[in-house]
Amino acid sequence: MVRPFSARKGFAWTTAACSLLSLTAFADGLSIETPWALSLPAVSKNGAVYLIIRNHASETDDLIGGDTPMAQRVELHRHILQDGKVMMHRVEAVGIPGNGSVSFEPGGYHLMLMGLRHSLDAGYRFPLTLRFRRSAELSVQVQVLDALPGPHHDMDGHGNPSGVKQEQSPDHGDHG
Ligand SMILES: [Cu+2]
Repeated sequence: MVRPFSARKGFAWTTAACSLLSLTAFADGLSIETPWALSLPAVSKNGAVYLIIRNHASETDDLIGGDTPMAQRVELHRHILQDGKVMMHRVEAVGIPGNGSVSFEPGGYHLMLMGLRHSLDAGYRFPLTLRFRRSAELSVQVQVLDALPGPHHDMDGHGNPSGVKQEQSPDHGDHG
């Protein structure tokens, strides 16, 4: 099946997303990579932010919270599989091991935006500040995407290669 026009559009979208996602915040031995949020219907009350935190220092630091003008509050959540269902649990802190990293990604940890003040429209960007137990806070720009970034791009620009949207209810609010 050959669909040259949509394939070209998909490629342009992918290139733009990758260049925006290369933004990195760096301070105190911590760096943040690829902060992104999944686009959601405008009726959604809550959303989720994913990113990678690298700790270049030798001692563990903990992510303990965040703030954004985008939502009333930010919580640290983890998806876990429980009785065959994906449940979300709130956690107080996420340890970032020294000389290591933690990926916040669908199916695992995420920063939950509780009470959205603006809809998560693909292409939209918003600031997010992360707070740590030891290091100074870090601010990043979160890019709203309509699909999972990284090596699993859907080159056609359509569809849903990761199943992410099915995993998360529009309100993303089923807390276990
Ligand atoms: Cu959550």
